[in-house]
Amino acid sequence: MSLADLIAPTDEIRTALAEGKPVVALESTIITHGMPFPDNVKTAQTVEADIRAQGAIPATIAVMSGKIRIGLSEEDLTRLAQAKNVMKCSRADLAFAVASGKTGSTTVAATMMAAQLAGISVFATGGIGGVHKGAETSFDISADLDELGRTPVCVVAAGAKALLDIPKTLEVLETRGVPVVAYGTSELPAFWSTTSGLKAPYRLDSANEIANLLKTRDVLGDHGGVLIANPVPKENEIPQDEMKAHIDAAIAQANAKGISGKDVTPFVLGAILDLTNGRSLVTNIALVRNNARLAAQIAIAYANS
Ligand code: PSU
Ligand code: MN
Repeated sequence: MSLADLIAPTDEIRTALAEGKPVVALESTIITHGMPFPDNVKTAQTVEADIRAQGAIPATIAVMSGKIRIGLSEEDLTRLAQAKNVMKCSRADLAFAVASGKTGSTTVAATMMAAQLAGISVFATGGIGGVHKGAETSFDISADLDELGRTPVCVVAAGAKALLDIPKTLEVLETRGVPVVAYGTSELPAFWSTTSGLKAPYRLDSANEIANLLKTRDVLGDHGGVLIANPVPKENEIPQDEMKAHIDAAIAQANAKGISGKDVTPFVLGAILDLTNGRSLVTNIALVRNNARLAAQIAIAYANS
């Protein structure tokens, strides 16, 4: 068994990577566990088109038929978006899903692993996992944070979801040695909202400056991820004070139902979708597209540097 048996980039992506062209990785848990059908497949297609419109190549990542697939055809994407019992794969699950031939979607952590194996340096998502509220008793801290500390991929996200404990998430990222850079703002964005009330550790205002940071880390042998926190466009945000009540209600529902482990994030996202009458989904789609565009610009600047 060799790596080539387990990882399958499309021809387009294989050629692009060999030629040093800009490629942007995309996760698939957002498709299978983050959004309802058919919005999930429509969003995945739109986000891929957004990346192409900027001049980069999208690579949506998932596990299918015993392989890590780098880039999905339209049929695969549609199949994944409707499939039942898809495994949500984080680091703990990726090899298991491949070895057992299961269909799996990749979280931020597993997408970073796959991107590194494939040779992709920039990755766009919605929001990263982090330290959950009440983690001091539940110990629920997303493997995304450890992955950011160890895998050299630049992750573009709209900050951490406000359903997490954002100050604790920032503390863990600092401990793991992950630079957190807000894009075009001094404040850390909070996914659905442009503001969190917390100052971002760093701020950069252009894709070129971000690419320069990535190159500098490469040369210094600084092996780990970088988190770019890109605020949702102002016109699409749901303000923080408005989101707070919905988040508290959704977490209360999860606690009452005894939801735990990897089911927490999908459950809470679904509850918030209902509580906001679908408005959270509109915001979610807008921020993923916004992150995809920035990730494409960073990948282009990095490929040219
Ligand atoms: N953001 C979304 N929807 C999602 C997620 C993020 O809008 O479904 C997913 C990402 O894949 C992220 C994961 O990596 O949730 C975190 O899950 P956990 O907390 O179980 O590690
Ligand atoms: Mn968790």
